[in-house]
Amino acid sequence: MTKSALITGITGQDGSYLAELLLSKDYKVYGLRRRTSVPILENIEHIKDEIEFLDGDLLDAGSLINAVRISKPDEVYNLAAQSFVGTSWDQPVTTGMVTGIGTTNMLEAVRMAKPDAKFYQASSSEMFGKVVETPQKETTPFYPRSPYGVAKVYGHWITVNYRESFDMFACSGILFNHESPRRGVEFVTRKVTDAAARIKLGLQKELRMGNLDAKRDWGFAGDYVKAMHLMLQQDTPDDYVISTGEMHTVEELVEIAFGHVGLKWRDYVVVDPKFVRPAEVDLLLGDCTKAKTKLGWELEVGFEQLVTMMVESDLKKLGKGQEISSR
Ligand code: NAP
Ligand code: G4F
Repeated sequence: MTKSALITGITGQDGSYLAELLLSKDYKVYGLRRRTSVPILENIEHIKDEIEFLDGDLLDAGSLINAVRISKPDEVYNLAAQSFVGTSWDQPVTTGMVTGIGTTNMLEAVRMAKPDAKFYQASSSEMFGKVVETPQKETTPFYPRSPYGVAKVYGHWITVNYRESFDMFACSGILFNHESPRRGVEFVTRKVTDAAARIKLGLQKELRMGNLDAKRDWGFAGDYVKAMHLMLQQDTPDDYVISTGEMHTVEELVEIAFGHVGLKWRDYVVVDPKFVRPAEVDLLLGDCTKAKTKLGWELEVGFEQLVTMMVESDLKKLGKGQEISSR
C-alpha cells in the first residue's frame, strides 16, 4: 500500500530533497506551506505538481491540526524552522516560537489527529554548541550557544517527552551541517560558493566574512534526508546523530571554492566584524556510529565534492557556468 507523508518546511533545502526521495519511493507527499507575498518555490519547482500543498504555519496550531486531519499521514517530518543561527540573535522570540514551540504545536496536532503517525523532528548539532566532548554523539550533553540552539534543545526534548508520555513514535535526528546547491545564500557554504562564482564572472569584487577559524562537519543534504527516512522505518523510535565524522575550517571551505575557479582567496576575502557572532560554536564533529550500525546509513558525497558541486551550480545559475568550467 502507498504510504503518505506530511512534510513541514517543504520549500526549504531539506524539504525539497526529502520530497524527491519520498516521491521516488511512491509516497503520497503533502507539504505544509505558509502564505508568502510571492510564492517560494525555487527548490521544488520541478516536483511541485506531484505534491499536495496544505496551508499552514507552525505558529498556528489549528492550521496544523487541519493539515494532519486532511493528509492522515503515515509519517510526519517536521523540518520547518527559523533555521539561520545569525538571525536568531536579531529575532530571538520568533526563533523560540517557531523553532521551539512550533515543534510542540506539530506534536500536538499529530497527537490529536493521527496519533499513530511516525514523527521526525529536525534536531541540530547546534545543540552541542560549546562542546563538552569531541566527537559529539547521542549521549553528549547539550550546551547551546545561540537562541536558535536553545530553541532546538527545547524541540528535541519535547519530542523525547511526547515519545515517553504518549507512547508516540517520535524520533529526533541530530543532524550536523548539511549543504547543497539549494542551501540559502546566507549560510556560509553557499555564501562562499556564490561569491566565488560571482567574483570569477566579474559580478562581485570581494567577499566579507566572519570567523574563518570555525570548524564544522559538513555533509550533503541529499545523503542526510535518507537518514531521516530510515529513522521512521525502524520498529522502535530513537534519536540518531547524522554526520560525516570529518571536520574542516571555514578557511578550508573558502580555499577549495576559490581554488576551483582558479582564484587565490586571500586576494578577495575580507574579515568583517559584522559577521562575527556574539557567541560562537568553535567546532562541531559528529560520531554517527549508531546511525551506521542501526540504520545502515551511509554517506556518498565527500566535502570537496560537495563544495565543487555547489560552485559549479552557482556558476551555472549565474549564467555562464558551462563556458567557464569547460575552459
Ligand atoms: P531551510 O532551508 O531554512 O528551510 C526552512 C523551512 O521552514 C522553509 O520551508 C520555511 O518556509 C519553513 N518555515 C519557516 N518558518 C515557518 C513557519 N512559521 N511555519 C511553517 N513553515 C516555516 O532549512 P533546512 O536547511 O532545510 O533545514 C531543515 C530543518 O533542519 C530545520 O528545522 C533546521 O533547523 C534543521 N537543521 C538543519 C541543518 C542543516 O545543516 N541544514 C542541520 C540540523 C538541523 P519558507 O520557504 O516559507 O521560508
Ligand atoms: O553556515 P552557518 O551559518 O551555519 P551554522 O551556524 O553552523 O548553522 C547551520 O548548521 C546547524 C547544524 O549545526 C543547523 F542547525 C542550522 O540550522 C544551520 O543550518 O555558519 C557556519 C560557521 C559559523 O561558525 C559561522 O560563524 O561559519 C561561520 N562563518 C564565518 N563567516 C560564517 C561567516 N557564517 C555565515 N553564515 N556567514 C559568514 O560570513
